[in-house]
Amino acid sequence: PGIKPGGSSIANKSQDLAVEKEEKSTLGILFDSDSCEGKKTLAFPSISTSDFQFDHEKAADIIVKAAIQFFQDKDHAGLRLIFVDLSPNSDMLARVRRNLVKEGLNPQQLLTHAGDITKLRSSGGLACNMITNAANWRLKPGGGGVNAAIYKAAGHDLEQATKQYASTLNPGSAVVVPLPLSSPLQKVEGVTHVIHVLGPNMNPQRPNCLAGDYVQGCQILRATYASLFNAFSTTVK
Ligand code: AR6
Repeated sequence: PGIKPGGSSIANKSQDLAVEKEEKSTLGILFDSDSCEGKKTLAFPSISTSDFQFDHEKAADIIVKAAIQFFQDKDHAGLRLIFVDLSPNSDMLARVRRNLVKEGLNPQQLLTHAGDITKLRSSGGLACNMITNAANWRLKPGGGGVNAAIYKAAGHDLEQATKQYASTLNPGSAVVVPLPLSSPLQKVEGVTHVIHVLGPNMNPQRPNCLAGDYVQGCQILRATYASLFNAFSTTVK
């Protein structure tokens, strides 16, 4: 199930809903009444598993292990990560939720949410400080997937702002771009930064294809999440 917008105060009053919340919470599913206010929050999509055709099971394992490693640092206790995918039926959401339970990660540290990463506050009731883009190496708008959605939602401002920080990105690395105040993503959604990352590519029709080399692919995906989470914690400090 996805997250319905609004309804936060009503939700907590019902005992049934409280039970449902507890059940969902143990699965790391974000409940309607949860808010990210007060905790610095990074939202991120599943890097490389759609257009870049990376194996989903391997990716879900890497996501949860990267989050566990991130929260082993006590300095990160006040931070929060939200894994987002568009559809409530996303198999990546299901895999990450399963691994969360399996690995015993605190579900309040890595939450999961079905919805559009560009509408987390307006449609999901979630205030997130930073969102992650699964970018292309040229850091260009368009293409498809989450890259197209984020550039579209942020307006021209993001392309201009990105150019000040980088013109290309290597696989496994991240670049943090502060959003101008004029950007609709900042004005409407309260997002202050977009972090572009480039994950490993298994799609022969895209640059730097690893042609099924999962030794290298997994190394790069681990490096991608490590760079992302590190960029987030460094920036919120
Ligand atoms: N909100 C949340 N999640 C989304 C959204 C959205 N609006 N749109 C897509 N996803 P992809 P990749 C999920 O293909 O595999 C681009 O064209 C989607 O369901 O965007 O890393 C770039 O320019 C999937 O789980 O990224 C690169 O060339 C996840 O986002 C290339 O694709 C990532 O899917 C990168 O490929």
